[in-house]
Amino acid sequence: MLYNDIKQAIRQFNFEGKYLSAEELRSGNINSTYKLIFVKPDGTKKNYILQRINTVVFKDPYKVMENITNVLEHIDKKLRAEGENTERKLLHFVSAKNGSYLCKDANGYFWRAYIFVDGVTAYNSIDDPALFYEAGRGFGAFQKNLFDFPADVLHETIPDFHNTKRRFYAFVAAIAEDKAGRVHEIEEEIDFLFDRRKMMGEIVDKIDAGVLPTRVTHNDTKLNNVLIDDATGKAACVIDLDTVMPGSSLYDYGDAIRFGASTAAEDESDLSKITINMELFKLFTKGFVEEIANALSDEEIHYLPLGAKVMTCELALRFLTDYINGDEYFKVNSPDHNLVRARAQMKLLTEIEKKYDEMTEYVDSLISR
Ligand code: GN1
Ligand code: MG
Repeated sequence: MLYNDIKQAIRQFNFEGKYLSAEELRSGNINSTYKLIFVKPDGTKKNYILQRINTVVFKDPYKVMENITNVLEHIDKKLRAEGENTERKLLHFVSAKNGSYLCKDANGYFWRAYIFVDGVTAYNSIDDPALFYEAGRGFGAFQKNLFDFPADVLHETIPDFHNTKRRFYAFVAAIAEDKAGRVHEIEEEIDFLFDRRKMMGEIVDKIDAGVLPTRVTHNDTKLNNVLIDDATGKAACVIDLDTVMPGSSLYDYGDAIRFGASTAAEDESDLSKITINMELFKLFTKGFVEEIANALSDEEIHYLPLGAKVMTCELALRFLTDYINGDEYFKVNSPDHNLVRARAQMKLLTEIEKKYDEMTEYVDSLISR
């Protein structure tokens, strides 16, 4: 069944061997992702990832791919110069029969394919805290490797992606339009976000005021976007580079804490389960800062916890806006999924607010090493 849906796309790529099976991987909220297994002539298996790009979100897939290939080339050169083998450390695309890395099917959908990295795991939650230290190092190293990347060659594939001020205007406009007729159900949540309007704009304000620099950042640093090597327990490869764009180091740091240091899933409906795990917070922070301390300013390190607050609030805002708009952006598996997600983020935010001074004290202790 699944094969019938994607077989047209499979034929467009230069996969090695004979098609064996396909399975949909459901952890992403935007693109559709499939794991393919092929069998090579010698009988061994070769795994691939096939992805359909969501063009409602990524309006120009060519520009997305140009960003990614430029960024990968930059990191590849750098790591090779340091004597590293980049085979399992970077994403590798499979070329399409049209000679590029992107192909359009008869229905107008865009597809791309990668070589599946074997022997690694994309975690959705943490059992072994040491892994989160490694995740911090992985995302820190990724950002460090892009410090000298020329930001002006990057396309802004989703304009104002983390511009929380613009996102707040969009939220206000969505409330005014109320096109799905849901606004009357969520007054409390709307008040919650209005109360935090000023805080939400603080990173944008600090960038505008020159207090924080812009950097080339990943912008979607969920735990499952850094693959951990099963054999060594170390970060192997950072994936999902669709949103690599100029941003703030606080975005990458903050989004990773939001997702990975929470005691529950991003869409947990039992709010009593959601708080911030301070052990995980410290481990990630340590790993992240160890990798990039020399490249970050003292202000950036000091304000890292602000990243956790703003990103958690941004996601609450985005999920709630999408709920108000009738679920146009994020994939949902129930009519109230976006509302459940928004409430979970709000609960997490209130927990982060309680721990904010402690978090700041910890990051400050890393500045004066
Ligand atoms: C989306 O699809 P996925 O899971 O990689 C979203 C992120 C959100 C995330 C929340 C392009 O990422 O910004 O943080 O959902 N990606 C885009 O789970 O909007
Ligand atoms: Mg993503």
